Amino acid sequence: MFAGRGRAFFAVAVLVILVLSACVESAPPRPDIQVDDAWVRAVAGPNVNTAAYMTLRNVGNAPDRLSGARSEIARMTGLHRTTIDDEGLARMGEVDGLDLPAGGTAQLEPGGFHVMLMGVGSLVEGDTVEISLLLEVHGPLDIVAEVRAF
Ligand SMILES: [Cu+2]
Repeated sequence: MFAGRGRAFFAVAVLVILVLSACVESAPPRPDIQVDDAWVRAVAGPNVNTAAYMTLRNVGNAPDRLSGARSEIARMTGLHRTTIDDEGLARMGEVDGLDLPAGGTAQLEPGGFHVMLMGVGSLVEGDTVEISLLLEVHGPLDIVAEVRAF
């Protein structure tokens, strides 16, 4: 009886492995980026700076990298990171990319990574901003961020 159950279990296990390997082979490795909770801080223009924040999730099976962004509302955009220096002062510096490993999550948030939007006009709560995220593997990804007063 034990031997019979063992054989049946073995047969099922082999079947599961075959099905899983077939799935893996049929899906070429590629990143799949999901963007949640994208927002831009409201500002009073003209020609001021603000930033966009969001959560990026790579639900695909290959790594990707955020290397920049574009938006028609901004004269210039950049990928920045705010850090606190030894004296406790907040400093903002340009970063050349943000890695998005397969299965990983990256947070763009106040006090951390952000998409800097430079030279924008007034943005009030309820407005929306179209942003194109430049992903090295996936290519451009267009998103809509909501303006919040915060
Ligand atoms: Cu910045």
